[in-house]
Amino acid sequence: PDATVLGYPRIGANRELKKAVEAFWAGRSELDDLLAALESLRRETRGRLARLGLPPGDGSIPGDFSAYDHVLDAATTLGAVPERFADLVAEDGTVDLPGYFTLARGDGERAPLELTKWFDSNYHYLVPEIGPDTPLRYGDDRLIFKFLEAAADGVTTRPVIVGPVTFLLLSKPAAGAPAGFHPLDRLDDAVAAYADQLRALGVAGAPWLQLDEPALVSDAWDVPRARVLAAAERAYGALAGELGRPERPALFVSAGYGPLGDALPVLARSAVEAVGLDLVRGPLPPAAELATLARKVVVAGVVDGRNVWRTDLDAALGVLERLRAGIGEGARVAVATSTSLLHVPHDAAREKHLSRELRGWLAFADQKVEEVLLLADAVAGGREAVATRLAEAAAARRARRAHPGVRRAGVRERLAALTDAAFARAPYPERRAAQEARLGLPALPTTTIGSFPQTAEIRRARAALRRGTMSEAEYRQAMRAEIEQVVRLQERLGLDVLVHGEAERNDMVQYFAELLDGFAATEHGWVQSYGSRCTRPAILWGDVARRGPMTVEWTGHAASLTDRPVKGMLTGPVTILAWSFVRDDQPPGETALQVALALRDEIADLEAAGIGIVQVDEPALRELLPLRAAERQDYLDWSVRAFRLATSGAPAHTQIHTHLCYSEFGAILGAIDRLDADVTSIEAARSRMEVLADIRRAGFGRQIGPGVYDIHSPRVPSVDELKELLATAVAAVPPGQLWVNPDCGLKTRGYEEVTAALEHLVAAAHAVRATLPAPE
Ligand code: THG
Ligand code: ZN
Repeated sequence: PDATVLGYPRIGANRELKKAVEAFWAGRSELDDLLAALESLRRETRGRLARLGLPPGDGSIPGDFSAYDHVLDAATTLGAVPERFADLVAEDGTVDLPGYFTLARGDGERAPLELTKWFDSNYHYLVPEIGPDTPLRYGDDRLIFKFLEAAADGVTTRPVIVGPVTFLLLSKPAAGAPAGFHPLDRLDDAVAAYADQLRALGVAGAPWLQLDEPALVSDAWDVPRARVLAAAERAYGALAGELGRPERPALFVSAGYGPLGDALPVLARSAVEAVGLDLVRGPLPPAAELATLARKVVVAGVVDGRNVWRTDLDAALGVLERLRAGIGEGARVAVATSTSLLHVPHDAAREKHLSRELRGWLAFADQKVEEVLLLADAVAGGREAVATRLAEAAAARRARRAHPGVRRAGVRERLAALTDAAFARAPYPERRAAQEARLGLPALPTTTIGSFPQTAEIRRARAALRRGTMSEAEYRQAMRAEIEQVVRLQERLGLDVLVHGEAERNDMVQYFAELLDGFAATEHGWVQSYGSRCTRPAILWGDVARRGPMTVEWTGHAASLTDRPVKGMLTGPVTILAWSFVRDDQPPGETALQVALALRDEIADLEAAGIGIVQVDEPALRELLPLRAAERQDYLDWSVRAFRLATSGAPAHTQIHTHLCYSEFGAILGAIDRLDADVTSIEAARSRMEVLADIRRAGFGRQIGPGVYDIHSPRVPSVDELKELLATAVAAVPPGQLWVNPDCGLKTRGYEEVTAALEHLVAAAHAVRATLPAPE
């Protein structure tokens, strides 16, 4: 193929996937209805890609559909199901769709597979559990089924599966695996299973198979780089070298999310037929390396799969020309996206409410397909062949640069005038004394992470406001009433530090994006977060400025209702960037400082309204950590600077909290410490407080709230269980440093379970508090 995309959004232009699977889970539809809905979604997608211009006959159209997650697809293809779910695998090695969902969602006492971030994105995959005896046998023919389904429709797709090296690196050792065991120890078994899959695809007549190996771009795994490279050498030596064509399809190994670095020569030496390069995140490899690719198809990822901006087509053509020159005589180059388009919404043309101007700067998935095709035309026929369209694209880029909202003098002057003092607070001991005097909290103070359940009533009010059937005044009244209920509940439960519950927020980033200049909201711009869950990232297109207070009305209302301290809730600069589509015309560190300034002003307003505690959440701090070790320090430096700029205007007697979740934090504890927050709450319940040992090792000197209650599950923990977790925490961290809280916000839970769980949490805190020696 001359043009392709590495993958396409799976959720459906109108979130058909979400609607179909959630209806099935809720018992509102039958399995046959669901299967029919998934089939029609796949047909719709193939048709769309063909209409956009990808040739339907040669494997240019990816067959990358997944009903929940592509890593789970690979696991079930291999029968790699944890022991506790062994009953879900049929005799013939297949897992049916209900069983597949059980792996993703758990049932009864069986915990589902763990969810974790896919590389440095906001997509979450399910973590396979691989032990010495976990089955790794090709059994499930879902890839073949989908290939034949498309073929029957007249479309020859290119099946896509996670490659063996990435599959094993993304896995974790199964429970009970011996010390020192690594899933990569099972490489030969996995490769044998993939070889069987390849033969089956060969029989089915698939011309190409795409094996995604983005793990090769990271050098920060828990095994040495040399072992990763050796695994790739062995896997592709076997898969491409020992099997010949047409016994197997041609193999296309794609990476994405960064440059392949020293993995490129490994793939070049193998007999795979095509190699994908992410030329957005990585530079063009040196000519000497490119020359070694002469007998392969080089799939050039020049259209960004991670962002929503129109491609600089001139620059992309320059890269393609240099790439072809580097490969030399007879170079075969296909134009592609840098990653799957899974990370971007479907179609910018639908965003009619955006200004025509802004819309003209955007490329969502469909526009990116068109860009890929246009670039392929230019490669084939020269720039002249597409001159008009190139000129039009260049004009849009010029208009974007010249737009007054893209550079605001006021914001830039303020940032330029900052001195070091803007990034530092008073020394911690001084803060601690001032805060103790102001807040008078007991030992092991109890609090929550900020959000309370988003009830159907709240969502209805927001929908009515949007439709115009509820006035702004009525909406505010409804939110104030909800806040009052949440405050009363927390008082009744006996929590020490209250929150207002965030009823007024849909999403913790979208809420701020709607109130800040420089952001635009989309109407249909949904992207998959995991399974059926979606988010609608805002578009950060210009310089960021605060129009006025964003949270003071709500937090202030809560504070007016109670004598207890109320904590203000803000989303930190890194998380706002991570969960938005961010301008690509300046370094993210600069954009983060602009967001930080807006938050700094908000904290000053909260302070003026008498709020003594402000939490600035950074759940995405780990997510943006670069995949390559050499780039990490720079990222951590700018992200810490942005957090400190946001929070360092707070006087010593104002307590700054932060909250982190969704990741393992071992690798960034030093940076978390440098945030200099007075109190850090961190997800810990699912790992039974393992993070505490790391925290102690890192010499963390300020206060910490390891989450004792796993909010990701509807299960209500017992008082005894919570007491035990707290006892573990008290043993690991001096009790004067400890807070007691759930491990994340409560917005996705129901009131019944939340009330019971918080009752138990307060009871456990009181019980453990009573065992502490009295302070002198
Ligand atoms: N907001 C954003 N990104 C996130 C989270 C978030 N990434 C990490 C984590 N939280 C992902 N978790 C979820 C959990 C629930 C939902 C989405 C991501 C969810 N979404 C609703 C849905 O799909 O129906 C839509 C919510 C809405 O209407 O805005 O439930 O919190 N940005
Ligand atoms: Zn959280």
